Amino acid sequence: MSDGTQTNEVQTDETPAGIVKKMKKDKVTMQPFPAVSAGCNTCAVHNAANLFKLGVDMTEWDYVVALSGNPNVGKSTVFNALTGLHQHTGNWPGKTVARAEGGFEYGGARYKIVDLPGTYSLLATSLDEEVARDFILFGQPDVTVVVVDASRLERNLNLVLQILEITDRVVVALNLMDEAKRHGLQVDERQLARKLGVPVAPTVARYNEGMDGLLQAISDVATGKTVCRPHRFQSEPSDLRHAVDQLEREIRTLYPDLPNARWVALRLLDGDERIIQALRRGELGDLSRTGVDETADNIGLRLEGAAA
Ligand SMILES: Nc1nc2c(ncn2[C@@H]2O[C@H](COP(=O)(O)OP(=O)(O)OP(=O)(O)O)[C@@H](O)[C@H]2O)c(=O)[nH]1
Ligand SMILES: [Mg+2]
Repeated sequence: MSDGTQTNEVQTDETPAGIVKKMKKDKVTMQPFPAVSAGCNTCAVHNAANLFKLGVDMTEWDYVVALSGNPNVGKSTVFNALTGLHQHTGNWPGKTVARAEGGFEYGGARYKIVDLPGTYSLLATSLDEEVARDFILFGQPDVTVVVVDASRLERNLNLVLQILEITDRVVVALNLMDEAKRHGLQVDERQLARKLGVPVAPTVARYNEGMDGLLQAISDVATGKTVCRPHRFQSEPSDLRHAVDQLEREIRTLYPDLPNARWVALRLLDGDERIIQALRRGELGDLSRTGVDETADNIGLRLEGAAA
């Protein structure tokens, strides 16, 4: 559980000077991306010594970390490396079908980490993808790690960009760097981090390489030491914005505790049958089941009104 002391930065003055001014005011230090920089407290020896694998012992935690990513990119391998547990891994997609939880302690803080099934997008099409989608959208993780395959970056970035739309507390684990190298690919992780606006930690999880940098990046984002500036799409047509605003307000009124109501509004406008049904059944996030059928019907009516 978060202690509630982290900041969820909202930058108002978007110019570099404005951002620096606000950071100085808030006494925030921006880590160079990737968050792997020189210095004792980021060196491998220091970090490795600071990691305590807690296995399934997660009675109390300070932060929750979600491990997301496309199928077969090494999420469970990272999970095992950090927790000491033995989640099923293997060289085919779709191994993890339900979420698995474990713990680790790092830099004096306790983390609950959740290994999720692989998903290509937040527009889930299967049950295991729904498990991942629901946790990323409604589980309110303090940090979402997106594990990506460095040798198939383009395909993997689709999910990264979708996640950056809904949260600004993201770390990208650029995994399978050995495979990328084997295929003659060079990934400029600094440039990638700059473009995405979040830390990027290169890793070879199978051989436990890069876990130090990944841990440091997770810790920096969790504690608010690193403030992300995620890349977002800006060009929403005004008609659409108006309809989404209206619907989002309705959803917030009916379900005040539902995170990412805007995302839900967009999916409803898109006619996403799974989301409509999940909303009707009260299965989205922590929706209360009380009165859901009635309120879902109201949403349906208002949806038509907003889309008209
Ligand atoms: N070469 C190489 N193999 C890796 C690396 N990380 C993981 N693997 C291998 O990739 C395969 C898939 O790893 P998993 O951890 O099961 O992947 P996953 O993302 O959890 O897969 P799903 O749960 O099916 O989505 C396994 O054979 C791992 O040993 C890496 O950095 N380099
Ligand atoms: Mg897995």
